[in-house]
Amino acid sequence: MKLAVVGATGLVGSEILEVLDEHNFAFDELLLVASERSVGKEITYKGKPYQVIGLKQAVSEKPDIAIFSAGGSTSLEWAPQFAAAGTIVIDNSSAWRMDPTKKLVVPEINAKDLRIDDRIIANPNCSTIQMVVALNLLHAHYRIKRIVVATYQSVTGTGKDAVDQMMAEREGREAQMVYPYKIDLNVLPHIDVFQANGYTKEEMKMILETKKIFGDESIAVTATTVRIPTIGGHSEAVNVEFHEDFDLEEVRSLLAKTPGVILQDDPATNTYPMPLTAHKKDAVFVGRVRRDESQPNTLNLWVVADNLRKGAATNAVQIASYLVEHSLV
Ligand code: 2RA
Repeated sequence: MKLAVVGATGLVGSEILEVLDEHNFAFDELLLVASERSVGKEITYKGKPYQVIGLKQAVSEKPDIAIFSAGGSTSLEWAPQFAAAGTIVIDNSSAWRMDPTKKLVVPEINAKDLRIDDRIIANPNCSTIQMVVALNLLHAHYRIKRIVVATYQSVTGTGKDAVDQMMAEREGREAQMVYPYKIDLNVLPHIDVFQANGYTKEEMKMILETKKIFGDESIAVTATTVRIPTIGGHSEAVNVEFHEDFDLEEVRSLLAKTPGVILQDDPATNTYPMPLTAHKKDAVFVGRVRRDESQPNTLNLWVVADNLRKGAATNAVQIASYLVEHSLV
C-alpha cells in the first residue's frame, strides 16, 4: 500500500498525519506532497523524517491512495492525473462534491455505495459532515422534512493565516488580514463568497451536500454559517422537522447509538458539547436535545465536532480504511 498525502504542510494535511498515526493506518510507503515552494521540507511521521515532494513526482510514483487537501484548483488539475495513474483520490476540496459521477462520502452513512471503479471520492464540507452524522439514524426513523441550521465555525476552517489573524489581534501585533474585518471579539456572518441568491457558498454547500449524502432531494435545508474566533471545532444549532412524530426518549436512545456520535446532554450538570472538549476528538458530539415546542415533529439539537478531524482528516482516513477493509484498493 503506497499512500500519498497531498497538501501535507497545511492544517488539514498535518491533521491527516496525526489521524493516520492514531489509527495505525497501515502502509508500505508514505509520500508527503505539497506545492513546489514546500518541496524538500522535512516532515517527521512516527519519528521518521520524510522529504516533501512535488505533485509531478508523486503522480509518477503511482500511489494506491492519495488523500488530497490542497484546494479546489489543485484538485481539479491533479486528481484526474492521479486517477489515470491508477490512484484512488479522496479529496477534501469542494471541486468534485456535486459532480454527479462522483461519490460524496460519510462512511457512517453511505460508504456502502463505494465501488472498485470509484477513482475520485469527495469528502464533504466539514459543517455538512457533522450535521449529517448527527441526523443519520433520526432520518432513517422519522424522515427529515426540513432543516434550519446556524453554524458557529472555528477560524481553523479558513486555515493557518486566519488563526494567526485572530491571535495577532488578541496579542496586539500585526498580521495579514484574512477576513474583511477583525475576527477577535467579533463574529462574521460570511464564510466563503456571497452568491446571487444572498446565501454564501458555505451555506449552499450545506444545503446541496446534505441532500446528496442522504440521497433525498426532498429534504429542505436552509443555513446561516458564521465565523467565530475560536479553535477546537465547529458548533451548530440544528432545528430539524420530520415527516413523522417522535418520542424524545427514543430520540435520545437513537442518538446514543448513532455511529460516530457521542451524546453529551445533561443540563442538570451543565453537560453539553463545546469546541473546548471536542478538540482533537474524532467523534461528533450532540447535546441540548429538546422538542421544538413551536411546531410539531420538530427537534432542536446542538452539534459540535473538530472540523479538522471528523470534518476533514478523520472522515478521509475512514474512507481510506473502508477501501482497504473492503478490498476496493
Ligand atoms: C470553513 N467549512 O470552515 C469551511 C472550509 N473548511 O471555512
